[in-house]
Amino acid sequence: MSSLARGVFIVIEGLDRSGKSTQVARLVDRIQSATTDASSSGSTPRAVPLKFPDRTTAIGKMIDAYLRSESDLDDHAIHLLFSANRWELAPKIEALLASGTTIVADRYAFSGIAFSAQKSPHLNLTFEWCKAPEIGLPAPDLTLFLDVKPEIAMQRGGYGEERYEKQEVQTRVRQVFERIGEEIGADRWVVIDAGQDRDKVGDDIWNRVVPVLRDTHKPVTRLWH
Ligand code: 2DT
Ligand code: MG
Repeated sequence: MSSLARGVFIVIEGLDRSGKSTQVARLVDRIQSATTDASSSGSTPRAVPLKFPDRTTAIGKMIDAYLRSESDLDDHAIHLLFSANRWELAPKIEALLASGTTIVADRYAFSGIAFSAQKSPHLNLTFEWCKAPEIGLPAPDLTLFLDVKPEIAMQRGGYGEERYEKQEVQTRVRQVFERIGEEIGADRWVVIDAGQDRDKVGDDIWNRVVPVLRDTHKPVTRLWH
């Protein structure tokens, strides 16, 4: 075995209010405690959270303004900005994984496709068009889709003020996610019942993550390659 196993790339996807942020934080903590033993090197973090969109970059600031409806952008243009926001972070993702750090991302390319393609009934944003700029990004080893009915998600304190936080949008987004899950396949896309209480959701996630954490000998692949 090489001296340094690579980190694992895990993504948590789901509708708004499906519990992603809570579960990302819990999973990072859990991986961190599970890997903090005699063999790990002092204070080096073994797991870090990432969040997409990353609203802190120049591109991320444009995305943030769009989501808050402080700006309007053509649907194709905003789609490409979301994708560019992943590409600008791709070298960091690769470097973290190579250094042995596991990544737990709150949303990724799949949200990019789902939220844009749900607009397609009246636009030219086809599924294939939305997928194209995501091809070649570092591929997650495992995506956990936190599945919750939009009407249940909405009851959880209601949606906020941002774009897309509407029940009919979320219903269409969920349908696109389902198609993405079929394309990715059951070995890398797992649906978690996010209607359960958060401890049970956390345990279901952990049970799926543990075997993946041990499987660090295959190289990182690229989306749809
Ligand atoms: P948060 O509420 O998680 O900050 O997401 N979105 C997200 C897209 O339309 N395309 C993308 O590529 C990504 C990552 C989902 C903000 C909103 O942005 C949507 C909800
Ligand atoms: Mg939101």
